[in-house]
Amino acid sequence: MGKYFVTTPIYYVNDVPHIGTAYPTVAADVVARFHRMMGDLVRMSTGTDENATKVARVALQRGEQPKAFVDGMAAAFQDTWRRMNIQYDDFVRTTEPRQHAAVQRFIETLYARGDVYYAEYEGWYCIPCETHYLEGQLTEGNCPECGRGVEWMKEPGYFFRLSQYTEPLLDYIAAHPDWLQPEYRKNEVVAFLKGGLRDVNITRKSDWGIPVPAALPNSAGLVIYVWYDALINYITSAGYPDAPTEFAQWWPADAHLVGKDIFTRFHATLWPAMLMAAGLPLPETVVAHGYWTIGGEKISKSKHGGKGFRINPLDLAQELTDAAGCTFDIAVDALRYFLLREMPFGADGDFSLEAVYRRYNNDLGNDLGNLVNRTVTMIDRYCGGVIPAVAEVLPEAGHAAKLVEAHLGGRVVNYMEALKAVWELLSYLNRYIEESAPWKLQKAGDTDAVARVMYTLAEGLRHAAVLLYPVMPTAAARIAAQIGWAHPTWTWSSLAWGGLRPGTQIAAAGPIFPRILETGAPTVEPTPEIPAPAPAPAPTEAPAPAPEIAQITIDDFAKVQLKVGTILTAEKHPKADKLLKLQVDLGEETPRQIIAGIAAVYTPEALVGRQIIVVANLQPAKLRGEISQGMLLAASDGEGIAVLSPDKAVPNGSKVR
Ligand code: ME8
Repeated sequence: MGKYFVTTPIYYVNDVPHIGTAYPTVAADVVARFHRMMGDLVRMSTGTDENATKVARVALQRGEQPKAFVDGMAAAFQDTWRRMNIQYDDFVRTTEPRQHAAVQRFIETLYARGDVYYAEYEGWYCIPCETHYLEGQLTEGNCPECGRGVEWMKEPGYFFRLSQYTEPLLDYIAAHPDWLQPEYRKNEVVAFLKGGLRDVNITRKSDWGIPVPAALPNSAGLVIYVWYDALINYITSAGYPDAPTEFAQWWPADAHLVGKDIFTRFHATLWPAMLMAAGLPLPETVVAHGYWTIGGEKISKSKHGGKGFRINPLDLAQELTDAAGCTFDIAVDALRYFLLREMPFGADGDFSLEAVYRRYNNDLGNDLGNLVNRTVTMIDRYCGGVIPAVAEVLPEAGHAAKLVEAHLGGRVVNYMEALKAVWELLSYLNRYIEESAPWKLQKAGDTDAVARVMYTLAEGLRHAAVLLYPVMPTAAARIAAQIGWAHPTWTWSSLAWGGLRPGTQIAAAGPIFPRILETGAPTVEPTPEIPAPAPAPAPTEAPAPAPEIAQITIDDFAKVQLKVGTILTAEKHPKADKLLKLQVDLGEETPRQIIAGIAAVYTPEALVGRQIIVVANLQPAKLRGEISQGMLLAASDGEGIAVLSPDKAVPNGSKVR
């Protein structure tokens, strides 16, 4: 048993919570839940950054007193995180007395050590980013980060001797290879440090913020620079300075999760230099995550908070709830899953409701929901609703657990790989149903074999539920309830095979992720072999795929006309990011236009001149306003896409059989 302390950035309260700020908060919650399951002593802290100049400006623009305004905003963040099922242990508000005490003590300590000194400051400052820049760092005279105008600031104040820390930081990075993650961002930090560091002004003339300690000369009217104050929140949460026992227990933090925007200058440079100056240990890891965009653009309240698109995670969850007819907390689970599954943590990606819906229907509805539904329905039907005798250990379940543990519990956390490992187990179980065909075993009267298959499925699903709990706590609990695991213990040790007791009564099958249909309400179609449960009041799961894949005759196949063609031109579809518009020579009089959903994987240039295989007698269809006269063949495992080509050049129009 160890301890684990994970932090999120503390968010500016001039903006509402949105999917961008939900992202690191969900990520931190997931590792925190994982470590609790491991039996570690866990602390997850988040909070709000309330002392920024822009916060006071926004409040005054809205005709509110800054304090009343920040109180309201902090409550909005807390409410959002609670409804998103975030189990934080601490919420630091920088207007709290404990933060004031910590910041003042920190400054006094550094002043006494000579790392903070009084001098005159002159330079460029970006108010929205709360950051100083040197002339040479500006982009065409504007802020290099946000592109907005900068202001010339001239005021005496206190400085932090950041310039002293270039070498110590470079040495620390060299000695601690996975301290900064991911690797390529670490390289950016090294390059930044090699450019040299300047001392930074850490005070402002303002009446909004944490006052410079009265013990320091010329402190009247000066407050601490908001970034200097904000970074200290991490040690405030751990108990600095007045709870030394608690502080020794929690500090250093195990992981700071932060966006790439605040990684290099603040979390990988200023903050560790501050800690070095104070003689405190550095966090174990600092992890930079990528950015979500909407339609390729930065998320912004003015653009995306209006009628057209909801950026608030609760609004998004409500939209999914309405579209699917699922419960709100399941929609929250789906959103949590989406954020961590859709793109690698370090990368950038585009957020769209369609992409959420696709993952919801495919991954959650089909792969997971249907599996639960079919399993429970079959146990009901073939085993009288009672869990049969324990079957042999399923190595795939143990394998998935090892992978999840490695990806969520290691120093380098990889959410996407952890989820993929669970999906490997689910795919295995789905294939296992098809291959073992319990309906045939039942017909043949082989009750032992049926029992074996049913136990393996139910216990395999129990394992999947435990592994998914950190990401989807509600869905995990629903699965547990359906397979009759009445008092689930969400611990890693509950993963021992055989935890589901024979003789346990299962619950009625019920949809966990009812399918989103394009139009109208979701419906139920009973499968021939495994009927869906008796008429459900709520819309139910997508129909389970027919247990036996229908066979076709050679005549059926002959109806599909497959031909080889060469791509003459390729361009982006004018109205859809994911589609490409191709002109393809099929050996006919005129080329055919084919619209293909491969833009995420292929650039137009990569396709021109390639031979492909086309379904030539498909009814033409309009795709986002463009006619498509055929379909190209491509292989997909649900992840990547590989366009099929003949392995040597053949005349256009050649038949494929
Ligand atoms: O920078 N995609 O606060 P902030 C992904 N108060 N993550 C995003 C995002 C997006 N589109 N938008 C925001 C601050 N984030 C300071 C932090 S910490 C001591 C002080 C996430 O409200 C991302 O983690 O601007 C980013 O670093 C953080 O929110 C910044 O939130």
